[in-house]
Amino acid sequence: MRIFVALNLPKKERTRIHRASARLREEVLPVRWIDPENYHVTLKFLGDVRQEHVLEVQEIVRRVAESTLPFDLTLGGFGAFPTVRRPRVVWLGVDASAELRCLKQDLEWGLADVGFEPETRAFHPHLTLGRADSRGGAGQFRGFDDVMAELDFSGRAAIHTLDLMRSHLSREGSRYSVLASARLTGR
Ligand code: 3AM
Repeated sequence: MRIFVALNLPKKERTRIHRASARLREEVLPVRWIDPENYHVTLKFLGDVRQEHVLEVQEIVRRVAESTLPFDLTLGGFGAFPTVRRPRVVWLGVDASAELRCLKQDLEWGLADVGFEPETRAFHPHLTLGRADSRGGAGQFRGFDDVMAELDFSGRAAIHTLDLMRSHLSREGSRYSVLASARLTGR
């Protein structure tokens, strides 16, 4: 099954983000907007993993969570990968705080021990708001940077768990479910 490790935000914060980003969705653009129930911050994408290895991953996630204290995520700033003119992913930025970078590193090390390739790309924590199809050319997204720049949002979300997620691919887009949730206890 297709799995990844992520941080989920309290419902209140997800609703605030959805409201704050409403202006983006008013633009007529080839973007598939994510439902607020599915907002999350991915820490590590693991791809298709066989059932017997899923338990192994779950154990690593639990161990990392046990050595991590609860912390706050700071959110703010809208942007897109790879660029706002030709976006694939439209996102809300997440502050790469020391806590978040430590957690990401602990996960990478733990998962490398059971054979998952460590990430070599720079860590740009973000919350995906939508997936764009920019094959129609950059012209479609003209002015989108100004719309983004007009938005003003800053958020804070208390994180108490590290979640192992499952991604279900379908024609309507991806749906996500929590496979296992490990409490951050910092023991
Ligand atoms: O949570 P976000 O939207 O940032 O883009 C996928 C999504 O990220 C990402 O994993 C999350 C859950 O599906 N993802 C999918 N395929 C990927 C890959 N091959 C990937 N991340 C890295 N490499």
